[in-house]
Amino acid sequence: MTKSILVINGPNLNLLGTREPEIYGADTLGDIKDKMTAKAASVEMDIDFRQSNTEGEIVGWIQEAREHHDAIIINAGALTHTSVAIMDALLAVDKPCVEVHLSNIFKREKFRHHSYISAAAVGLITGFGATGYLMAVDAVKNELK
Ligand code: CA2
Repeated sequence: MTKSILVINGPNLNLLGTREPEIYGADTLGDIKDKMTAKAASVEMDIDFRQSNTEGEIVGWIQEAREHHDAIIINAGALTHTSVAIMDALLAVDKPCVEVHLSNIFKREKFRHHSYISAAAVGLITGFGATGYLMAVDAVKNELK
């Protein structure tokens, strides 16, 4: 059966393509969704692509993934650096998780160097812009083999 990946985008990522293209690239979130949908189809997977500005909503989606999805790709935005709740939800759901960031968080301010998500992820892809999301699909495919 076709495997399903839940793709979660956190706060302010709905603004992609409108501001700060020098940091986050020119693609909108809709562009990234379209590219991921095509990439996932090419490796016979489905994606369920979402964005929320609310921590609790993201926690709820992760809990639902236990029943409805095979893996999670997450760019938690600024919640990456603050959210024990998202980390705990990812640990509890027990599905392979790949963490993605558009920018290289280790080349930026010190407060971005720590990620709570990484403790619950198989691995981290950071600094490759929108391409990182496509790399994450390959990573998930490999994890689910
Ligand atoms: O590099 C990434 O993908 C980040 O997760 C993006 C977050 C940032 O807080 C993380 O440290 C790294 C910020 C997302 C905000 O996106 C915007 C896009 C366009 C305009 C303004 C914000």
